[in-house]
Amino acid sequence: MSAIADAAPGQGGRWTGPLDPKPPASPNPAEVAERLENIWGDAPGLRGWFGTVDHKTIGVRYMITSFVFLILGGLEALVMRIQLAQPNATTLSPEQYNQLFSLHGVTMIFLYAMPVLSGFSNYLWPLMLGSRDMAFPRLNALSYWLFLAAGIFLYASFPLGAAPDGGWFGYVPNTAREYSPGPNIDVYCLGLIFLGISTTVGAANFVVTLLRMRAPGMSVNRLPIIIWGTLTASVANLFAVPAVSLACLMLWLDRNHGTHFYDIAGGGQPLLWQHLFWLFGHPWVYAIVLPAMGMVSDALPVHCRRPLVGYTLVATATVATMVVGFGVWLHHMFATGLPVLALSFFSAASFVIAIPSAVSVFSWIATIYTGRVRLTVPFLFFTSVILLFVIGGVSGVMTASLAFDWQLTDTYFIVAHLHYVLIGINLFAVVGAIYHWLPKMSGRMMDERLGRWVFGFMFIGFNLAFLPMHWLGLIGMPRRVWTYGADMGFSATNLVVSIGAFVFATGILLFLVNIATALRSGRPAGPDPWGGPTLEWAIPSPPPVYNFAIIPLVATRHPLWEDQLDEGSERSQLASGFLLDNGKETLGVTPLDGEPDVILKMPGDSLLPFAFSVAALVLFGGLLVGSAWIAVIGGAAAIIALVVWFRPHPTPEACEKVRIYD
Ligand code: HEM
Ligand SMILES: [Cu+2]
Repeated sequence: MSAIADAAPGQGGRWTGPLDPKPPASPNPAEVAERLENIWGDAPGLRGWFGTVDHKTIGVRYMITSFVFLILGGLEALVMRIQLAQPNATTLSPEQYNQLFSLHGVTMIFLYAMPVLSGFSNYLWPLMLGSRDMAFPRLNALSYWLFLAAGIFLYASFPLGAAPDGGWFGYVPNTAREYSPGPNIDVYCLGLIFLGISTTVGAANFVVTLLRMRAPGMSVNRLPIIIWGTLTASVANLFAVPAVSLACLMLWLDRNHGTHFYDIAGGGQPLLWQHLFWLFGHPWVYAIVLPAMGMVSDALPVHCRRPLVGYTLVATATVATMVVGFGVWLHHMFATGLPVLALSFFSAASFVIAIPSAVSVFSWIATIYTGRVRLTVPFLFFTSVILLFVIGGVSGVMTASLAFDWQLTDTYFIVAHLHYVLIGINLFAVVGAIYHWLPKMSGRMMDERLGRWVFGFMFIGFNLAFLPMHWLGLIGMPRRVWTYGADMGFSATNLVVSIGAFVFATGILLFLVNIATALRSGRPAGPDPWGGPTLEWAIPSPPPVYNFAIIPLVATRHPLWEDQLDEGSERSQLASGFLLDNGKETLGVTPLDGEPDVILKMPGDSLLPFAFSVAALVLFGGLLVGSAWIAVIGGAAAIIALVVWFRPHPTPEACEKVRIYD
């Protein structure tokens, strides 16, 4: 009856039959919805809970888990700020302080900042692209479970007093066995390798999803900017993560198995660590801001009631930032005694990178200036991103200058800079995005009045906590010190900083209250509370499990604003198009133009991603405690899970032809 190549129910595959046969008699929408609900819904009970592959569920899990880590990391920060509020304090021992700032950094960078964006992207991508799921739903579940397992792995060490204590970038030789004999750094090495698997798997999924899983007509010049941001970050991660995984593997081998990669006496080179780490680390900091900047670029215009100014420039700048971002890693190593010629090159590249970064800033300002602004809470957060980004960007460009950096490296100036960038562009954007998209995810609005209080506490608290740190750095307070003397002139400013930290934390607490009350009793949101232009606002809130009953046909960049905007006479079709309901199906399109290409059979629930992640946790646990037996059991279980996962599946019965609904 039809040509089906390697398609199997529950396994994925492609349909190579004809794509647009003559339309059927119009089916009844309610019946269609019910049928799709049955096809796409999770299995009942625990099996469904652990086995789900729905991108929305996975996205929400990513976001919740990363927020739990944000709170843990935040509590660590508050304890540090209690210790530092006064001179000569003894709340913490130096060892405890080392563990706290290291775990805080690792948590925020690896377990919060990136995963929270993966969560948003996971949730939003198929909705914005007009698809029913990500390209590899099971891989998607796997990336989440691995993230959770790696997070548990890293955190389990904390109560045992064995948390990483060499800073988030773990410099050798400080982290070599000789100077750090405990298990702390092994936790760090293995934990990052473990987490790297999750990141890699997730990144590959985003890239393929972009190439294939779009609504017909969603050509590359119509993609929302968050898609550009996450795509760029994902491609970068595929190149960057192997560098850090390799660096960590070599350090682990040096520490446990007598190799000498970083050991001068054995012919190794400690600086190799810094090269590998920052070759990863700098692209990574862009990976944890570009998707967040994308969220601002997509959501801010909605509150300005106009399209983003300079779409093409912003999309290009997003990619350009990352390309240049791979050529600046040495600016983290200005003080390591490298040849000045090399340093000059990297200094110049670091100046250049300000240009693409500034493109977004100018675009946002122009969008606000020429828009009809609504002073909503998301708007407040997004505009504050602009301000904080400029402050953090300027202090960044300042340290791109060699002479300046040599003065300020390893001082609180750097701590101020990195928090302006990370909290300013990541956290403020994320919080704004939650105000913006939670109504879509939950079907309920967040209270705007409480939201303004949240914004006030967070914005004032943040600046109170971090602006004075620039000053502390300039007058010479080093970073990563557990205390300071009363006669050093640091005391009053540190007290202000600590007070600011608690004001900021109060803002976060109120934010959580704001979410909780919205989920319980928020005003119903309806499909499109803000009047947004992109596809996710065309479907109910919260979206049905299959996202789109009918795969829309996209004709412009703003499918929901076509009547208001003068972007040509073409019109997207949201109510007619591909109705794919012969089993779990969605449409695959051609990579550039988004032309319908194949019908993809999507895989169903599976416990294998969860099982593999548990096995991997056992494997890494075994490696950590040095038990070959545990490691072998974990490794064997992981291999078995993979074999079951990829075992050949029987060819399914021939499907009916695709139907067009109109
Ligand atoms: C309540 C909010 C926060 C406070 C009060 C805070 C405070 C601190 C403190 C006291 C340190 C140690 C400074 C030192 O001794 O050198 C630190 C380091 C750090 N923080 Fe935060 N922080 C907060 C939120 C964040 C967030 C949201 C991120 C990232 C998204 C972040 C990333 C980092 C990093 C990467 C380090 C460097 C760790 C290292 O030196 O290895 N922080 N923070
Ligand atoms: Cu950098």
